[in-house]
Amino acid sequence: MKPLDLSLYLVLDPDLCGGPANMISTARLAAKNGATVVQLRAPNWKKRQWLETASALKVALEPFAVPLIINDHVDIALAVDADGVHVGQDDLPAGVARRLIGPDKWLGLSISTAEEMREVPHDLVDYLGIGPVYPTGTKTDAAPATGLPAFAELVAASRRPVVAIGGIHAGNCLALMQAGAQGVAVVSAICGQGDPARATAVLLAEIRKGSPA
Ligand code: TZP
Ligand code: MG
Repeated sequence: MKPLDLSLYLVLDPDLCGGPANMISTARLAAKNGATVVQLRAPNWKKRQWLETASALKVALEPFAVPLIINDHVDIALAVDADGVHVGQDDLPAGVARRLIGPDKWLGLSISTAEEMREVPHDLVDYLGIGPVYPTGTKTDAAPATGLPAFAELVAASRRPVVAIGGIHAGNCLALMQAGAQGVAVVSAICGQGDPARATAVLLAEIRKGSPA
């Protein structure tokens, strides 16, 4: 497996993008302009919609060699042969997800607190998503924002690469890279934008300042 480049991790949201067709065009524009990972996340969707959109995304991202990660649903990831799965604290435990997807797909795990960090099965996961770092309106049931100092402490305690998430935009992503993140994950900073291609390019330029290639 080639190493996962977490630099700019787009998490697609059906509402902010304006439906499945726009999610696919947003993903394509983002991949073309520097997004390094795309995750499909749709907490309210039925399985058939998941399958159709995941399958279309896989085709759309292939020319850019940008990996597709599926939020929560191991069966969808297996059905479309996605590159990985991302689970949270209320989803399948990482150990179960790993057993189901096998050793060759990426597995990401979300954590928000030091207590959750202590429970991380580092040997089973490829990366951690830590956040929300800043307040966000995108995930209504998100944990309280960690803030930058606590985020930096969580990163220091991680034995896996970390992607920051929650309230991230071009104006704050450099600070997160400097706090030790391997990358940033965004929803509304790309999905909610009139020009997702430009939004992606601007974010990437900021991120690169914190991670000279
Ligand atoms: N997990 C923690 S915060 C969040 C998720 C999925 C939403 C982040 O959205 P935004 O718009 O980038 O703040
Ligand atoms: Mg989840």
